[in-house]
Amino acid sequence: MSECIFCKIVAGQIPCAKVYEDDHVLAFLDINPLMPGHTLLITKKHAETIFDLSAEEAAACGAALPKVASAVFKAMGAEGMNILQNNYEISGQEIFHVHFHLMPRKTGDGFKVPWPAK
Ligand code: IU
Repeated sequence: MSECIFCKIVAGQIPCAKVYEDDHVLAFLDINPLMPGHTLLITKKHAETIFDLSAEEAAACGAALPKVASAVFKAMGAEGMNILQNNYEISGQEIFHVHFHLMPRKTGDGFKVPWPAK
């Protein structure tokens, strides 16, 4: 059995607040959100980083991302959204199972993007 915590969430061994699911991906609320509605979209099949994704899994992420992002954006009444994906420790990756952070943005939320922007 995999020790990967996200694989355990996919397998239903650890509960999650599910936002979306299809044959290839699962989206759920981040357990330690940086803002309300902070959602993670993960592959169901284990891959450590984006460099390890098969073409099929990558395509599934690409198909699901705009759908899930749009739903989260609307549900949260957001004004914008950051989508972030970390690979390897130096980038901030803590969970070595591919995931995309969907972060709905609102004026005054206090979140700072790491490059010159509002
Ligand atoms: P990172 O890109 O690997 O740093 O992001 C990992 C995210 O996984 C981070 O935002 C955690 O709050 C989140 N997370 C989670 O949602 N559920 C968990 O059980 C664990 C981490 I462990």
